Amino acid sequence: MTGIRSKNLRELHRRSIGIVTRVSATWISLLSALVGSAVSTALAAPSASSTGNTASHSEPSVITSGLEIPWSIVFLGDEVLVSQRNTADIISLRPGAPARSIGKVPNVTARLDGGLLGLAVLNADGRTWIYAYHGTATDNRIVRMTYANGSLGEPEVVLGGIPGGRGHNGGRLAFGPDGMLYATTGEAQNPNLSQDPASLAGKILRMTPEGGVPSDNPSGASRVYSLGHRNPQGLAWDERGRLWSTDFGDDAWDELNRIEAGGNYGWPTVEGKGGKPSYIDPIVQWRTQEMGPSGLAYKDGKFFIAGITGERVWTVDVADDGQPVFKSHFIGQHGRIRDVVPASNGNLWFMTNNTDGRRKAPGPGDDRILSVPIDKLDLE
Ligand SMILES: [Ca+2]
Repeated sequence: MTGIRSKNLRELHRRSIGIVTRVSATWISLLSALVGSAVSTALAAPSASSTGNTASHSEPSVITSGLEIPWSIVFLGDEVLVSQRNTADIISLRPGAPARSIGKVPNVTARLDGGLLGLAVLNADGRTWIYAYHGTATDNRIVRMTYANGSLGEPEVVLGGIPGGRGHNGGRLAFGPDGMLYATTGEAQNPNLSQDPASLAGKILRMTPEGGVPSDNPSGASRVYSLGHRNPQGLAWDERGRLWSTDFGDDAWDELNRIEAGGNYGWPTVEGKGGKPSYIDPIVQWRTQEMGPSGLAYKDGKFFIAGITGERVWTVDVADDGQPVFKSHFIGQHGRIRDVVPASNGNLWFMTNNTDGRRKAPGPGDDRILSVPIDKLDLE
């Protein structure tokens, strides 16, 4: 499922043109309504989009369309920022304003699943910082840029030297409830790096906002927080402050893991549940054709997972004292799903990834951010 085909690369290159102008203004009227008080009314009412779709109780609302290989969604007040993997633009969606690029992250090299990947936002010391995880010609790195007056400042490197390559680049960023920056890294198609504690590949990393090693990391002077991952792309914390992550498996099992400091999650010795005492098994595993997990979100006791390969959104209740319960939604209806984020109005936003050449042809309006009331994603 993760084979690299030159056809894909050609498709990626062909598509890496003309991005922002195709971003629909549809979200503007919708989002303006969402940030007001009449949220449920706005969502229940049919809403025309540039693609001719209409929103109804059974169909997600279109927040925006025409994105080019989007990867990560983050909220900054009432502004929404979206990374585009190959163009390296960060797109801003604001109520009452046209969608626009706030700038390109410099020095981005896009290769197969690498490029401009995860974003995170930090407000500190009167400044707004945009963090980005991206590939270069020689590594993957985490940079941060100030964001003021609608434009990005120059990047400063928070952490460089993360092994990268054409595939398995990880790339999710998130600030934890502890104020530390977490990053998922892939093994860059060199599986043995996942078990090497000295390598930054195939890990979940934990660092200070400036990139330093927190004094309470599990292994001394290392940013490695957990190891034995293959290509993790999702991070979320539950209401008890526990960290969870998805891992994109090889050809057998995809995983939802509860991450413990210093834990070893088994790759490449074990894929999925191996039952070996030296490795921590996933809480839930799926056959890879049903899942291919990227973004992970947690809201009101449930996880939501963006299924890339499975072309669906998953709802998961891990049910501490019993069997996890999970259910998928929208199978094949919107194509590949790259990210999921809870919106402030109680909806879940999910973002498609059909312009990346891994699917036969993008649908009308791809790629899109869609919005659905969370109670429509229930487990019953
Ligand atoms: Ca594992």
